[in-house]
Amino acid sequence: MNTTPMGFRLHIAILGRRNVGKSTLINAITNQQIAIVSEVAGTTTDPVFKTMELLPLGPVVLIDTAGLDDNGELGALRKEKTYEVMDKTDFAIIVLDAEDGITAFEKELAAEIKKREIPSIGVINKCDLISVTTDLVHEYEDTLGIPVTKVSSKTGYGIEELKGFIADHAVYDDTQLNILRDFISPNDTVLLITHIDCAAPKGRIILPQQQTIRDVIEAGATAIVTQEKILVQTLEKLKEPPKLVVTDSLVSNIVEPLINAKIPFTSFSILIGRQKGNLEEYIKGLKRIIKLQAGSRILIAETCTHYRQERDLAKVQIPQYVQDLTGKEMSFDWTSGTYFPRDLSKYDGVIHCGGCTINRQEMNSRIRIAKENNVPITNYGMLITCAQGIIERVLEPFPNIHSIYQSET
Ligand SMILES: Nc1nc2c(ncn2[C@@H]2O[C@H](COP(=O)(O)OP(=O)(O)OP(=O)(O)O)[C@@H](O)[C@H]2O)c(=O)[nH]1
Ligand code: SF4
Ligand SMILES: [Mg+2]
Repeated sequence: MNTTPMGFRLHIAILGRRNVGKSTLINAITNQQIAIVSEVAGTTTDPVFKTMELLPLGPVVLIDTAGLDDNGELGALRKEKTYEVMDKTDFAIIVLDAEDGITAFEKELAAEIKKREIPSIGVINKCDLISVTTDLVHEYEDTLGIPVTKVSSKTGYGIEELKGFIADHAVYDDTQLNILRDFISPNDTVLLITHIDCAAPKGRIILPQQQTIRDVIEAGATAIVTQEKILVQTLEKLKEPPKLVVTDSLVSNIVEPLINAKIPFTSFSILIGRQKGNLEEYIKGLKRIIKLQAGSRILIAETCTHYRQERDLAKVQIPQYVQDLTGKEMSFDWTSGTYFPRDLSKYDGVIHCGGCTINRQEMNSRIRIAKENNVPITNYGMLITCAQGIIERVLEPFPNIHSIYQSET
């Protein structure tokens, strides 16, 4: 629990054809036997994730993948998994075999990565077997349109340089960590309202709330954490009004009348949705979901795989909010953890949690998949605050988003 959460680590995927030495490369970078290596093409069948401190870059996840040039039914499945890895990739390493050079496959791969706007580099592996001149490296750079370096994963040649090369080209987008920092200044006070009931995890507060507290502290401000039951007493103790009040969506309707209308008021879900999702898409999605016909099929997606409690949010409360909001009976399916279907054709809507355990890239890939399938997507917080009749109030601190809400029909 002392390590950086997965959602905040730079995800680096190692991609390429079978047998080019992807697994050998990950072992060389980590200096550990993480992945199985063999001369048989198609050795790696499932992605292998390794968290590490990659100096000078910082906390990363290295992901070894199955060769993308695999044929047959099993190959198609492996390819699918590798494409899922691409959905969460912040930085891609395309591995080439020095003896084979660039094939049509690498060109296609580089184009796919570029299409997804993922920064990438090329690594020419197996340079112990054949001499690779600097001119050839430049030629490969021109052909693929990305920076290229050369290594031998077997002998260790070029591996230390590769780490520096990755750090030079992989930019960690720090704004991923910004939940509310743009709202507050040092010495401000932020009031955070949690909600603890039988559906809440035992012995801890949930990750979006932990992350928000961390962000307040990072800004040099003070976080006061309370719960709705003693909110009045907490407010009475405050000498000055808080700069911002953030509430658990589930109790936002109870809390809202108690907060002076002049104080900016929002929910954890809205903040997390802004940080790593897309509030505009969630508003458009919400408005379409409200209009769905009875019997429509909705996918409820969560990224954590916690034990389901009584009155579970995904299983019980979200369907209830949909019913309250639409007045119609819908049918529901659920998905949790890292799985998210690429084919959403059987669904009429997706309601997603904040996705605090995945990175921004992956959350946005899910939104992209929903858009490609023309299926509306919204998040828990939007749905709940809308059902409670206070969505406009929690959107007010974000005037652009608020006006999109008002203009969307
Ligand atoms: N000579 C030499 N052989 C290498 C090097 N890197 C990998 N190999 C060999 O290439 C073969 C394939 O290596 P892997 O690391 O399993 O390749 P992979 O890309 O992970 O292959 P798949 O998992 O099948 O997609 C093995 O026999 C390795 O020992 C290298 O730098 N030099
Ligand atoms: S992963 Fe989703 S359901 Fe789990 S705590 Fe984070 S936002 Fe909530
Ligand atoms: Mg492999």
